[in-house]
Amino acid sequence: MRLSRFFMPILKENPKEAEIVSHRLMLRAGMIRQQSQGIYSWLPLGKRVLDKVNAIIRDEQNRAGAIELSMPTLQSAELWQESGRYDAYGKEMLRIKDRQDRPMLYGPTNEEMVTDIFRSSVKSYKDLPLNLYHIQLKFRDEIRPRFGTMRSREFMMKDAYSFDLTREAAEHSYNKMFAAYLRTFDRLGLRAIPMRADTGPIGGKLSHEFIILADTGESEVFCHKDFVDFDIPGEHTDFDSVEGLQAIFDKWTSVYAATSEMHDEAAFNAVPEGDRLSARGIEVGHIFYFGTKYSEPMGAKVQGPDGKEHFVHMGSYGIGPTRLVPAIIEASHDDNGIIWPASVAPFDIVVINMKAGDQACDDTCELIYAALSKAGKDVLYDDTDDRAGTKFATADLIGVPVQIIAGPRAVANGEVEVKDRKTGARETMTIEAAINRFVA
Ligand code: P5A
Repeated sequence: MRLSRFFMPILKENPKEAEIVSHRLMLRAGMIRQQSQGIYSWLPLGKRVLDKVNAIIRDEQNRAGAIELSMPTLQSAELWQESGRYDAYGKEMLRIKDRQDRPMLYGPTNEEMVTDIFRSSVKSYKDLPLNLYHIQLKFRDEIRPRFGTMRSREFMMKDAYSFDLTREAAEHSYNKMFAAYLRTFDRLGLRAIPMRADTGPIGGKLSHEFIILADTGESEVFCHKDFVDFDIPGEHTDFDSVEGLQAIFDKWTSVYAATSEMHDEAAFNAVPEGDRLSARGIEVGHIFYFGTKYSEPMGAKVQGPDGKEHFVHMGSYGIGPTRLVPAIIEASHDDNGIIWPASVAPFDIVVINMKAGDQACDDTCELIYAALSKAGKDVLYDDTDDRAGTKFATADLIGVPVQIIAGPRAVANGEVEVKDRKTGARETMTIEAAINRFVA
């Protein structure tokens, strides 16, 4: 992508409305734009990061055996009347009427709708287990939308829903998502800690929130500091192994961790003082087991091996991609801007032409841009005629992991500079060596 042909409206000034660093940096880097309170457009740079986050989420959902579908954002009130949540959900639900005066709503979550899909076609235990997910916009009319896309009214969610014949089988489905979440957040460059949490309007008795520790987090959390070193389940984790996944769950729930709603002071005090971590955190995921809370009132049942009908045991599993992007920034930035983990960076490499219009600089940059693009890298080529200082500041602000800098003096020697955004380390090398480093 040539910067001269891209759309990346950088802000020079710090936006006044931004209270936390991620919100400030997302606005300054031209990633998002607020359209009305708690409702955002994702501009091209932000959209690239969001797509990469979603690709990792999708990959790990698929690995764990979940199947993707797509459900609508607008739902009929009838389904919610069946489950009893239409009245219970309160003011957070945006209620709408269509031209026939039929009550509709903008979905805040999809337990009812997916249960309806399930009951319409699954009739036998032989079709279980089943886990269906989608990545879709949601709307919750939050009292206090704030911090940009961290807590917005319209936001994206990956929501998965599992269906099983028995409680035991449902626990295995829960453990699959538990392990998939550990892998997902790790690939996003984050250490997320699963914590016992309040189930709120989703219901049920068992739930875990996945929390990233950050000073600007909205939740108050308490945990054992051993979590920081626990191993993440590997790429070859067998998601069909009941014992294997139970072992992962047991390990990750073996030491104290709870959000303030579930906090047990006495249990926390039993943790040796030096191992206690009391901090703030950002909830990036939340998983629930709620048994037959929806299947019973909505009549979602299957025939079991005993020939009888059984209400299915369900769980639901949420991740907030539009919250994860700012959460990643909270965890990874410096005074100059964002530092993206390579896995979600909007571009892999930025090529900076320090003197656009200079034949040798132009030729060198074109050569590098073409070679790296051909090798499948996402390259941003800063071919604009801005001053070199502005270009450096922009490259640091948008946080692309590698900068290849071509200035007239180095280029005259057949060389360029390669800068690592995270460490700031710079290395001068031949043009060929620079290309080979990233093509290999
Ligand atoms: C689980 C999937 C649910 O809604 N039903 C379907 C269950 N869970 S949840 O905890 O309420 O939300 C799941 C995740 O969505 C993100 N999230 C938000 N992100 C941005 N702005 C919001 N206002 C917002 N509300 C929820 C969080 O990441 C949460 O863990």
